[in-house]
Amino acid sequence: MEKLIITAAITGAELDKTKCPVLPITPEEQAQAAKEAVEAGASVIHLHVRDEKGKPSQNLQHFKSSVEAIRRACKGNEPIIQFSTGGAVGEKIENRIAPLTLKPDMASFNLGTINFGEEVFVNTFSDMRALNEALQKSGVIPEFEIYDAGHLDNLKKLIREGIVRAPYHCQFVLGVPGALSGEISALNYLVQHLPENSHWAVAGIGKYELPLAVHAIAMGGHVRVGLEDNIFYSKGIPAKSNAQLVERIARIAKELDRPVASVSEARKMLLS
Ligand code: KMH
Ligand code: ZN
Repeated sequence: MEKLIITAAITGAELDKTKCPVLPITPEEQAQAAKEAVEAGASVIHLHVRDEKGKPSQNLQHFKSSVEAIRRACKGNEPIIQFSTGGAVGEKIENRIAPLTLKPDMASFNLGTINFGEEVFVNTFSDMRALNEALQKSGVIPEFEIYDAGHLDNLKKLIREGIVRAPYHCQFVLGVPGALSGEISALNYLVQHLPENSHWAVAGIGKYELPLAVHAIAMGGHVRVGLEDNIFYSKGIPAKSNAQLVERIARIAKELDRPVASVSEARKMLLS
C-alpha cells in the first residue's frame, strides 16, 4: 500500500463561528490551523477562504493572504495547498474558477450537481468544461470530488471525451444530505467502479468521517478530515481543532501499520 495521505479541510464555506467557535476564518487562524494539522500528519490543506466579515469568498486577494500566511507558518514543510473551486453553494462558476490564476498546487473539481441539504450545489457539464479549461491553462492538478455514484460516470464521460488526464485523484465526499450516504457499502461500490489509473481518498461528512476513514486506511485509500466536514470529535463532543481530527487518523494509521506520508512524499505522489 502507498503511504497514507491525510488532507485537512480546515474551514469550508458552509459554517461559521456560531456553529463552530474554533473554525479558522482569518488568514492567521488558518495559518495556525494548517501548521498544527501538518505537524499532526496532514500533507494537503483543502482551502476555502473568507472575507473580512467572515463570509465565504472566492476573491483572489483573500486566497493570496491565506496562502501567504499558511506558507509562512509552515516554512520548510509547506503542505500541498488545494483551492476549493466549489466555494459556497450558489457561487457563480466564473468566481469559483477565478483564483486558479494564482496557480495553487491543486484544486477541487466537482463532478456533478447534487442536493446539498435544502439547497442545490450546481455543477453542470458546461461548468466542468470551463473549470477544466482553467485548470489546464494554469497547470493546476485537479482532485475530483465525487458525492454520488453517477459522478464516477461523469468522470468516465470526461475521460472518454479526452479532456481530463490520468492519474485521476478522486475524493469520495460521502454523507452530504441529498447525495450518497456514508455507508461502507457505498464506499466499496465507488472503489470498485473507479477508472483505471486512479488514486482515491474519502471524506466522510459528520458521523461518517471516522468509520469511512478507518476503512480507507485499511483498504489502501487516503483520508480527508477537518472541520469543513465534521465539527465533532465524537457524538455530542465538539472537536477542539482540525489538528485533533488529523492526530486521531495518524494514530489509527500507525496502529494499522500504514505509515503516514510526509509533505514531500505526498508532493511526489500527487504532483509529479
Ligand atoms: N461548499 C460546498 C458546497 C469544494 O470545496 O470543491 C462545496 C465544496 C466543494 O466545499
Ligand atoms: Zn470544500
